[in-house]
Amino acid sequence: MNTVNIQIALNRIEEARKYDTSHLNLSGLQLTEIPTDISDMNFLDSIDLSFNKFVECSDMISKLYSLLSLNISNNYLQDICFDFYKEYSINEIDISSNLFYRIPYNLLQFDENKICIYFDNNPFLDSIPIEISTEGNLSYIEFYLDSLKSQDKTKRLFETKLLIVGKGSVGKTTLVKTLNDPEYKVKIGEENTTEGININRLYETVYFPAHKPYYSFFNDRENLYEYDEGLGNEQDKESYIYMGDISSYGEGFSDYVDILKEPYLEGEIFVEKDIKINVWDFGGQEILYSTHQFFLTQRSLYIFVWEPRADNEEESFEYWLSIIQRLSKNCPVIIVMNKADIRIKSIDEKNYLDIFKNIVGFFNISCFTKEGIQELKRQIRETISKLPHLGDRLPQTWENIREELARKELDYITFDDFKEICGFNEIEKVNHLSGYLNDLGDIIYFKDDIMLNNLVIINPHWLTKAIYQLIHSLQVQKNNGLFEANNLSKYLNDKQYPKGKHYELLSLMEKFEICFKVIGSSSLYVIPTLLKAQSPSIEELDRFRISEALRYKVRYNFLPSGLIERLICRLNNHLEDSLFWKYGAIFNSETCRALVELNKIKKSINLYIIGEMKSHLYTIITHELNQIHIDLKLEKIDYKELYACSCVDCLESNHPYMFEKELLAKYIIKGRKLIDCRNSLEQVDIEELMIGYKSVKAKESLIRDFVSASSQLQTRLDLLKGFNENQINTYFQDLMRQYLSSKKLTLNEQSLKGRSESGKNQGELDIAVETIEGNTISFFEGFILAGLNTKIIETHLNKSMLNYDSNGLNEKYVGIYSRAKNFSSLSAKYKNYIDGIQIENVEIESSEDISNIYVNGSEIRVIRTKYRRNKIQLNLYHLLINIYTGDY
Ligand SMILES: Nc1nc2c(ncn2[C@@H]2O[C@H](COP(=O)(O)OP(=O)(O)OP(=O)(O)O)[C@@H](O)[C@H]2O)c(=O)[nH]1
Ligand SMILES: [Mg+2]
Repeated sequence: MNTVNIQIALNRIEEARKYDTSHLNLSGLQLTEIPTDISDMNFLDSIDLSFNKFVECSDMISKLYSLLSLNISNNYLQDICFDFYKEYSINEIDISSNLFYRIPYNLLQFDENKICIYFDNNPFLDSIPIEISTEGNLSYIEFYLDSLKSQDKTKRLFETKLLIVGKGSVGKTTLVKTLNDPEYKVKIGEENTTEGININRLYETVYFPAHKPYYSFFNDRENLYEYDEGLGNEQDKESYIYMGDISSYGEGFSDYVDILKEPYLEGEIFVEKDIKINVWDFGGQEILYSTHQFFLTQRSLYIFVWEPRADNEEESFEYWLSIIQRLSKNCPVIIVMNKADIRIKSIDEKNYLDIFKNIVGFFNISCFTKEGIQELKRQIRETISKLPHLGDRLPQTWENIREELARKELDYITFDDFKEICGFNEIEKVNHLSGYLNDLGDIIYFKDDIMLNNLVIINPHWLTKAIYQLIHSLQVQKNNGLFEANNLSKYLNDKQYPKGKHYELLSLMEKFEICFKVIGSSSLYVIPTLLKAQSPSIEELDRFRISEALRYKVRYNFLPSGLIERLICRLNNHLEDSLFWKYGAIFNSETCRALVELNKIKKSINLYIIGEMKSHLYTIITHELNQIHIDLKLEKIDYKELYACSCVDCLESNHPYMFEKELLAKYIIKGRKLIDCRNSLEQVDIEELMIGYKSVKAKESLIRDFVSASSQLQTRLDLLKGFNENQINTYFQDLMRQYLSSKKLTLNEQSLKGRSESGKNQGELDIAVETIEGNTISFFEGFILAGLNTKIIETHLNKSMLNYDSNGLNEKYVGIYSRAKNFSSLSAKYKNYIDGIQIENVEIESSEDISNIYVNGSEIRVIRTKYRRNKIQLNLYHLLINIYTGDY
């Protein structure tokens, strides 16, 4: 040990004792042990022992019960000692970059919610799939390791996903067939276009270096090969010589550290593996581009196919390479020019390589003549041999579950079936596993969505084909994307897509932001991709291009598909009437209106807002747009945000100068208050300019959430048919909960029993909306109405306005589940009735039908009653929801 460093350490310890300091820094001193006893230094809050050469964690540390933080990262530790039976105050331990080859079990004694354990870069993580280790959750890792241990066998995952993308008709499907069968005879013109995504399986023999994670001396003593450069190319079978039975090799290795490194195997020795390649062949139709975000996964290999006859090569390259780079987080991509038998075109490879560092090669091939196929195959094998996730260890049970799922040859199963296949009783474990299989692409499952948590899709093609068939239906296209849920069987094959599965399919499509339900319609859906390209009326748009409008622009470096379509889906509860088209939409709030337009040529989105309190709607729209950017993995460099100049000239102009947000931010950081307008050359006050764009967290009304949940309720009329009031209320509550969770609000059933006897039936549900701190901010109660039963109405209004009012809640809701034959007549009568209603101690000001602001169809009505109680103005919203199905 370095004596100078030991002295430094001793000095620091002495100093800490002298001054009772709370922190002791012994980092980076190359210590192999702590040079003096520190076990009595209980005044220390934190100790930094990182970057030393400790092989063992000193006992002294485990005696420092009041220590809060310990950094012992970057040493050679294999274990850490904390006494199981003692109480520790510690809340942060960093053991990253050590040699823990096992999970440090005595750290699991600490409550994970109260302690932060950093454990990156330790050998026990080497073989843990990245999906699990990045969760940063030791108990998930423990579950995984436990599952590994409880089996006598584990399985290494030598499997990967190969995604083949590119425009329509470039030969993707033909390429898959050719890769599968080198003799495949291409019959030009006979391949059908791919409906959605086809998944095929391909096997290739690949050689991996014989070390972790591909090979472990202890577990896999088999199939080792020596590479001989003189015999041929890398990854060609002929170049590898079998080493014979090596199970008798190297028994003498006992030191773990050496074995972890396995230096004797480095570089020359390889292990041969048959790789299962799941080939995802995408239909190249542009109409499907907006689904890419869900299927262009990470941890995969990509082949981008193009053909020289296809026009506009640059645009196609830019789109595909950009979208792959973003969504896959830089997975390797091979660029393949197909149909070299017809035409060859040279491209500036270097230019693309400079921009897209994930390109691993360019190939000119012909599936027809088979030219270039062998070279392409070799490249595929080579790329696979370098993919980071191959060789992950999987518990045999998990692998069995995967096989069992595959054996089923079903499109989907219920959650209960899935649970049974898993064989765990603990729901948490089933959820861990479903998450992992979802990441692997084995299943599609949304555990947190009540509409979907009973559907585990095991054949993704089942879903994509349904999307494809719907989007490609001529009828739906003729209707500009409008279709009735009831008519789904017209577009989908009955056998594969039975009626009972329709609402789940629609929910999935809504989740994928491919379609949305028109709020307040019984079953009308819209697919924005199929909307008319033409905007509704120029005059309408001109109303927004005025000087008072708040203007905002996003300019993209490359334009991902489906931006506006997805924005329309996300904000469908803010759409104004039917004012939306393929490239734009008008959204509203109670006080203002916004026009959002896509300019494809200029690769930009423009936003104009007119009316009062513009920043509220501005915040809502930009928030959703931002979420889409996040989903598409766009980074700050991919787009620019721009704000309109506020100088006199620009204020009066329809074309104000637009400042980049980044530039304004730079000015602000430098303390500069003014900036020159590039149009008028006038100086503009930056702060003033930015006022309109300040995000506001306006005290948000819950009305839109209630309306959306009501609309969702109507998608399950079949289910509601047999429900009584309580059951409908419980279901409504489940739907509502999903809308509220993003706002950090919860729902609670309340029993008002004892406070009021008025009309409260046994078990009747009243729902309170609460903040996480437990403050009630609103109430909802729902009741069935089959005709104008004034007694029921009065009872409920009384309750809502009086009983709940003790807290002076600003907004309350009543849901009227209408089972009346004639909904519009009942709504009119209802409105009439409440116009004249009188309630004791309450001064009713007005009841206004405000459906036009919140609803686009005729099956939901929204009425707002403004009233005063104890002089305070309050609101009661009546939501009339048509749930009539004809047979009661
Ligand atoms: N001349 C020639 N034609 C080819 C070659 N490869 C494929 N084709 C033809 O090109 C057409 C389109 O091939 P597909 O494999 O269906 O193309 P795709 O990319 O899968 O098309 P989508 O599924 O619609 O996206 C078919 O008629 C093929 O026979 C080739 O190497 N040379
Ligand atoms: Mg195809």
